[in-house]
Amino acid sequence: MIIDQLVPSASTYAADIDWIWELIFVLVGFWFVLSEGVFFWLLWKFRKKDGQKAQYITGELESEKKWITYPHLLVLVCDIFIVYGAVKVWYEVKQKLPEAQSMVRVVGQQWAWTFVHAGPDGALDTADDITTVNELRLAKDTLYHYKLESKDVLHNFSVPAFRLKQDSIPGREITGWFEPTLVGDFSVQCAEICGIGHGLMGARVIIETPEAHAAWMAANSTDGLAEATPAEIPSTEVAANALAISEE
Ligand SMILES: [Cu+2]
Repeated sequence: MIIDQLVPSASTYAADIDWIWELIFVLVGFWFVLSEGVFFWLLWKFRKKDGQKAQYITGELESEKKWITYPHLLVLVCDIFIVYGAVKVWYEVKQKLPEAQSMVRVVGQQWAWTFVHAGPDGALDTADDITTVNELRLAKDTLYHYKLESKDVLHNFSVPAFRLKQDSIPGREITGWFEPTLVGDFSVQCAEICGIGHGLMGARVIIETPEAHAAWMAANSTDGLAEATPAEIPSTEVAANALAISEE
C-alpha cells in the first residue's frame, strides 16, 4: 500500500514483504508517536517553576511502576503479531522453493554482475546458455531459481522491485527463487559494501513478455550460433559474444 507507491512491485512475493514491512511500520510507528508525545508533554507539564522544588522519585511504588509495566505488556502483545507475520512471510519466501521453470546464475564480482541465463532448455551449464553482464533478462510469469555466487568478496544481490535482497558469499552457491509479474526495466544493486567501486555495481533487470523473451533467447542463444558454425565454440568466445550482445 505504502511502498508500492514508491517502488513498483514486480514479483509474486513483493506484496508479502510489503505486508510485513507495513505491519511493523504501523505498530512501531504507533508506539513511537505515542511515547514521544507523552515524553514531550511531561517535559512541558513539569517544567521548572518558580518556588517549586523538584521531587525525587525512585519509581518503585506500584502506582508509579504501572506506567511502565502496562505499556510494556501491550508492546509485547504487538511483538507476537510481528513474530507471527515475520515467520509466515519467511516461510513463504525463503523456506519454500517452488518448482523452477527456468534458471539463472548470478555472479557478483568487483564490480559487476554476470548473469548466465539457462537458455531455451531451461537448464544451466548447457550449450544454449546466454551470458550477459549487468543485464538480467527475464520472462514475465515464469518461476526462476537463481544460483547466486561471488568471485571475490561479499556482495548482495538486491532487486528492490522484487523485494529481494540476498548476500552472495565466496565459495558458496545460494539458491533462491522469484517470479516476475510486471513487464519493465528495473534496477539491480549491490547492497553490501564490497570495495571502492561498490556504488557503481548497478545492473538492470529487463522483464519481457514470454513471447518477446523467447525471441531474445532464439536470437542470442549459442545454439543459434552453433547452427551457423557447426564447430564447437570455445567458452571464452561464447562469453565474448555474450558481452557484445549485452552492449548492443
Ligand atoms: Cu558488490
